[in-house]
Amino acid sequence: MATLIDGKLIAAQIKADIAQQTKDFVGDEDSGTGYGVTPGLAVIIVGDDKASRIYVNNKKKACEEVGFYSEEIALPAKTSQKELLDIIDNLNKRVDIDGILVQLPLPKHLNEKTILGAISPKKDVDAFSPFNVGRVMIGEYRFLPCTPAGVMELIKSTGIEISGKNCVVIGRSNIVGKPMAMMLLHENGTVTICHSKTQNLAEITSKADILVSAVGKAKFVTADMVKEGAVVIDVGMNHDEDGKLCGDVDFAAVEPKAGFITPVPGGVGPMTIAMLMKNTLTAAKIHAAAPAKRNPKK
Ligand code: BQF
Repeated sequence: MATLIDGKLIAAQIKADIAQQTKDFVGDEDSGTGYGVTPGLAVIIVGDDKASRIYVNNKKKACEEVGFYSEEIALPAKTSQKELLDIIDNLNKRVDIDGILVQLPLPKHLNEKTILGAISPKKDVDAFSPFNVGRVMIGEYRFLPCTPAGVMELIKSTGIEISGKNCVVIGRSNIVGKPMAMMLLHENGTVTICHSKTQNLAEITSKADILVSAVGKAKFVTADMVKEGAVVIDVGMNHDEDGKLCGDVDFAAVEPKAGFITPVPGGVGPMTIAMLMKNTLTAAKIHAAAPAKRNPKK
């Protein structure tokens, strides 16, 4: 029997802490404490992807919970690259906006690399722009990408030491797998990245003390792939035969064998949102300490 890692609860605790920090940051005009400015997050959504709509709503709701200003910029699917770049440019310059995120995936005619690269690194709360991606690689970052940062918090919540452990990440995306591996490495894990071309996958994963799956296939991780007592973190967001939300891990089969396991929903997902709130507050603090000039000289 594994211990369930309650991502929803841990995320709620983190958000409560951020709400308190935000109160202190904003302060009180009468007693002259704080900066008197509210952290602001801009969320850009292009088109009408159903999952994206849910994710954007989750982000707006979390902003409300912690006391941030949030602004949704909903654009039609046919929005041109130039239009989107102009909107980002404008948000980069606004002093009331601390964080900017572009909800992925984007419609195919838009160049994701160009668009993510246009977000000011100081406001890049997803940490997807090249500057912040590079920062993570050298371990000198302001923002960590939200999903792997949330996974690190969940691993830490178990009390299991990462240093020296066999850590296996399944999946090599720029958003989850690659930064995840880097962050485990910074904590002195012995890290293996597996992917669709990996041979003898089960042989590798069954040596993992910490197993993180970010594949995108329901029931991909089966009991034979898991080491007895392992920490199993499920990043997957899939739907089963009945259309129900599920992760990559065959939960019923793996749970009896694992030491710790995250559920889906209620595992990594809520942590992703909590880490976005953390990054946005960090951005607001940086901007308050070194405010942008309202009329910068050319
Ligand atoms: C939960 C995401 C794939 C591709 C793009 C809570 C979220 C999900 C689940 C959520 C995700 C996944 C987000 C739960 C944001 C996480 O209770 O289990 C929250 O909103 N997420 C995203 O913005 O883009 C994605 C997954």
